[in-house]
Amino acid sequence: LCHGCRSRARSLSFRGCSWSPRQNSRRNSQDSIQSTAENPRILITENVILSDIKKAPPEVYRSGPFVYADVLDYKNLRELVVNNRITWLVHYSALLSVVGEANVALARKINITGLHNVLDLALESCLRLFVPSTIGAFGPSSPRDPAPDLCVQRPHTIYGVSKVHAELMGEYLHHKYGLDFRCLRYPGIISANTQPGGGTTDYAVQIFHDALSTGHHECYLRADTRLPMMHIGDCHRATVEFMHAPECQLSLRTYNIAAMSFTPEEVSTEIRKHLPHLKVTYNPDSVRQTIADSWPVRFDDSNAQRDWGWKSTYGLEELVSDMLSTIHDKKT
Ligand code: AKB
Repeated sequence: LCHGCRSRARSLSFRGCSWSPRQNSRRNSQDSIQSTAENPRILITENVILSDIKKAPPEVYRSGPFVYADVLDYKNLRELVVNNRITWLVHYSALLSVVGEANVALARKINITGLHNVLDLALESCLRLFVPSTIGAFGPSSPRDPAPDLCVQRPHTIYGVSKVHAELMGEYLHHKYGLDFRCLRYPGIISANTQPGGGTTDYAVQIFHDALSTGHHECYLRADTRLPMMHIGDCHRATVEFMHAPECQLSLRTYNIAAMSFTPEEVSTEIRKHLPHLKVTYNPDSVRQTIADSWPVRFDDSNAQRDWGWKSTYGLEELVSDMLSTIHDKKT
């Protein structure tokens, strides 16, 4: 189906102001994949069009093209793909686990109807399509320590159900029509540049902001709740490397990726090595605790390591020092 459509790469990222090419702000008018001396795999900024339905911060507009795109508006999406000769599509739009439970109808619309629009468009326009999945695609009956790529998946959240649906739809269209669908199951992603956005793993971002402002964090999970986590740098790199991987190397279309697993108590202890006065109190919230207790505590990512060479670079120590210094530098 898609032969001959991949010689040039221009990618469109829906609600995904997160591609690493922004680190390289040099403008380039060519529309082929470009490389830099420092990182041969980084796409030149000009070739990545970021999008959202909301205005982005000024630095996003400065870093390259940014457009309005609504995943529920098929015509709008098609126009963007046609007018910009898009070849890769990175689809991040989704309501996360906690907000999804608070608004199931909206989660169904964005996470499922939005996905169908994107799948149809990718098929119609021969796009390489990336859709992230999550630890939330597993449920209480899944093996939790570690969770393998292929096992029982019966999530108890609409977010998880929509992500299992995305994995299965993408794989079905790959097998039936040759769609170049690629999906990574992300752990909780930790970034100093993005505010927590309605997820169960949000405490692991908020705790750094609280540590540097008030010195007190009230955690909505129990102290011993272990979840898989990843620094945003590793998440970006995994996504770019996976998108570049030759199809013949992929034995799966949906892979777990892992970096570290920690509890609130463990991350607090690591932060206290830098900020000894951090106080953490625990006030578990039943919705978020129940969700966290149904998710894997560790991911088995051996298939990603074997097939396309995945390897994380940030452990807990590196994550904590990077988060504290980045948030500190942004404040001053
Ligand atoms: C959430 O907590 O809902 C997300 C996720 C793990 O997918 N961060």
